[in-house]
Amino acid sequence: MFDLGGGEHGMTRRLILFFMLSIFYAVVSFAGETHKASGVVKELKANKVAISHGPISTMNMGAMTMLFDVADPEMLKDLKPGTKLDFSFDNSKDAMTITDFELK
Ligand SMILES: [Cu+2]
Repeated sequence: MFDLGGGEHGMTRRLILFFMLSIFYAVVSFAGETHKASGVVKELKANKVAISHGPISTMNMGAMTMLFDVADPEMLKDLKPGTKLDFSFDNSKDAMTITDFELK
């Protein structure tokens, strides 16, 4: 069944390779990356914070206001609208999660 030779099985081989590459890229993208940004807190929500951030070159993202999750709800205690911060976030899930920050 998994004859990886040429001929009529060439298509099967390509499909298997494509399938394995797809899994590889899915795993790599799930592992995610950490990005750094600077911004100003706009609004606090349950376990989330809206931040007006500057450009994030590592994500090809311009300045905008967006919602971030926080890795630990305790982090929100140090934040309030108007707080300026440098922060790191992880985009490994469907949400971007702040893992660390420093007040400015
Ligand atoms: Cu953004």
